[in-house]
Amino acid sequence: MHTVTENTQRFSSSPATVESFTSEFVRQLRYEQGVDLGFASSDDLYQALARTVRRYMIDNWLDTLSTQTAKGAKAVAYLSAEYLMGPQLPNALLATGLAEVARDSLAALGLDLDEIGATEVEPGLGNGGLGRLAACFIDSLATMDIPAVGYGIRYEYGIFRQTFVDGRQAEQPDPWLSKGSPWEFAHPDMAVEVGFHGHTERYTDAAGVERTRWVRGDCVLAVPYNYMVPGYGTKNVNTLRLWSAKATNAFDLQIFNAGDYEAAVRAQTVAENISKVIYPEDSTPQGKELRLKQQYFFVAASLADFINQTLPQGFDLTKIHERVTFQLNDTHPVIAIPELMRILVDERGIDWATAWDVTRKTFNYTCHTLLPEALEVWSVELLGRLLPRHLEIIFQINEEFLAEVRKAYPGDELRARRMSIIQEQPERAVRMAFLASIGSSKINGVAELHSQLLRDKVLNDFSELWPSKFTNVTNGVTPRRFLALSNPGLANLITEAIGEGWVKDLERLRELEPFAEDASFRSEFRAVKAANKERFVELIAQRDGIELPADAMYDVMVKRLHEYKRQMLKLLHVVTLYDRVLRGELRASDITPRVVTFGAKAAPGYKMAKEIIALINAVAKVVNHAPELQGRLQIAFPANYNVTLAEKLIPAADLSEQISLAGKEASGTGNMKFALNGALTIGTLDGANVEIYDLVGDEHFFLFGLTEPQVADVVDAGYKPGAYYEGNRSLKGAIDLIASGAFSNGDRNAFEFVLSDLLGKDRFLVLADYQAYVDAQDKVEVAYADQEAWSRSAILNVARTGFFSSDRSIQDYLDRIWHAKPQPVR
Ligand code: T68
Repeated sequence: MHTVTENTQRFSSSPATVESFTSEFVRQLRYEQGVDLGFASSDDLYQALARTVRRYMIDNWLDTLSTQTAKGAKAVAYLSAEYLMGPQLPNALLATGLAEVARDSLAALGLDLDEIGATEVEPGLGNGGLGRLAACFIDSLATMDIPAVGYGIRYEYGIFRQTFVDGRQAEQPDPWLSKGSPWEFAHPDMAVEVGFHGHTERYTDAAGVERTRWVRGDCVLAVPYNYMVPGYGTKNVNTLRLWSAKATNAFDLQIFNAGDYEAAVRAQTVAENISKVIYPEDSTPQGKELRLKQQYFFVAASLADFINQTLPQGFDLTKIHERVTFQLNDTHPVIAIPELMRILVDERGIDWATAWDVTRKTFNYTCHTLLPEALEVWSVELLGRLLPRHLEIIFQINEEFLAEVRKAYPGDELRARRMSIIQEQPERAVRMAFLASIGSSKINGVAELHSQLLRDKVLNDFSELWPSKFTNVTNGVTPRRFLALSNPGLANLITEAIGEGWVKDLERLRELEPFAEDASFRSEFRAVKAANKERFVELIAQRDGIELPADAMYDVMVKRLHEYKRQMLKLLHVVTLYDRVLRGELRASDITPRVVTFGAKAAPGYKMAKEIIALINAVAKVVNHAPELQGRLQIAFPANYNVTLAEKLIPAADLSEQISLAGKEASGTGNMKFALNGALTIGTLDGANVEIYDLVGDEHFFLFGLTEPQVADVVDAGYKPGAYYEGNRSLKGAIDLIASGAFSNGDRNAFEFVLSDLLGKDRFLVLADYQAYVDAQDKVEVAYADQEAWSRSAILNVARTGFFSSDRSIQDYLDRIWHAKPQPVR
């Protein structure tokens, strides 16, 4: 099996020879790992290899830090509760240009780079799109020489590992650190104290000024772990700093000596739970105290770190906005706003008005959702108990803000109530998105449509008050990981055609357009796709024991499981095909051989999502064994979809399923990865699909479904899903087949929970879009039959989606929001 590293040497020159690399590797193995080559386990080999590669980045990393410190230029501090990094070794090999040297050096020792690489456990420190976006952004920031630091949490357990038990999702912990991480540098000496609970006091200071102080109830230590973030084709190596919680006093020796061992370590457990596990939520907030603790924990540590360690001693904090911009990745870090106010006012004695002016200039906020239920709120009771001083500050911010609203809209008390940071119903709670909007300079959505809907709907009152605060930055993906690394075949083909400039300037892919007309290029392009399918088929046989044909159409839907994303719509299409074959309306031999691939984790507490997973697996079991459908239609649902799997699956895809209900998906980023790797999209006008559609053109995209305004009209008119069911024979056939027990050994109630919701409520209009979707799939069948035309479209998808590089997103952030400048390392 080949991997990405095979062709990467062409992108940059190597800092080592095979000899020097080998001697460093052997040294690492013997003197750092403490084993002899002949006795090394696969993990020993991986650790030694990672440390060897890492060694070639460290000098640049330290030089970057000196350069940035010396220049004192404005930095970007990205505050994100999640970073879904994916495997580190291949990326480090790409960045250092060491891939070929490493491969040859290991081969000379009788070892295989890919085999060793396969033992890496990816750090799953994110749930989905939001966390993966953060990882793409720090890659681009480093590549573009921007002084930047990513701040987050070093969760001991990443996103759960998904398995299927009788077709139902089961969750296992992900102890990704159990063998240690060779990529991290711990700095317990640089730990920061973070307080919680307690109360506030007023006092008069030496100068006779009335002030407030927060007397903390308890404290934990935030220990920083640094990770290198190497830029591509530059010396610049930035830092990702993740915080780990540690008790201030490991345990109480007196209690221990008295024999109550559990009580002696209890405080330690409570403290260290803070960074124990990532919340497996990808959209709806859980009212969990621990989660709010996590948020404040990493944000307080990050602000303290930046102010005390990065800024020069004695820096005048009223100028902090000249040296840093804090980007809030969704509302999870928004408690940073009152925290900076507390530091400025309580700790530094800066007057409130000045502090507030500075704070608003320092923060910017990115919103990633449109679902009202996903907008985070914290009860006043909880926030006041955990962070009493912050609640007071929020109240004061709100009071002044509401005065501003009343001045701008005299007599409009309803508006003031709508805009208040504090909601009154169903309980008094702090609306974090409002606090973010008020305390930031700029608010951005993540795709054109999303930003427009934020302005017109979700945050409409705020956009009326401050129109110029709102802007858009369409998401992007890093071309290093999602093309150069994951699709070496295509990367080589592109480089042969247009040179290697595209890796740092993805718009250069435009130069591929004429090659779409070249039959021999199209044939090479198809050969790459075929090889990628072979590679995926091999992987999935090994990983999941699933046997797949390599010569079918790969129809892929991978993303978190959510009703709004509408995996049900995809499933109804499959069931419809099966039902038509059973009824003799469709000859199986007329179906283009297809593998429908799903990958999706459901939040453990999200019942509907888990039922849909069980239904997909149930349908798969029957369809995959139906004699009528052999060699025609197969469902593959490998468990535990993650970045590692995505990197193998996306390059193999022919058809990308982006079928969310219009107006619900903020952007999507999987949609970009597929198009960039030469899959055609079947999709709605939702999120960034709109921009993909505009760029690739109608001929090369299978568009279907209601538009966002049409959705609003259907809902306003009183949507009745039952009417669609009654009025559509094939839809009724598919639903009846599920209800008949055909996929549940005759049990007619097995999927009642899903079906009754679909027929009664169907919040995301699956039934309303069903016929349009099936018709679009019919067009896919016809189009795929003409492989020359299909490849032409696929190549044009690649050529026209360079816009979706995260480098472009970062440039947009720089131009519209951050105004920071590159600081290249000499
Ligand atoms: C996603 N959001 C959007 N949230 O759904 C997607 N939420 O459209 C967009 O492309 C992506 O963000 C990047 O902008 C998420 O992934 C979460 O994962 C999440 C996590 C915790 C709490 C709430």
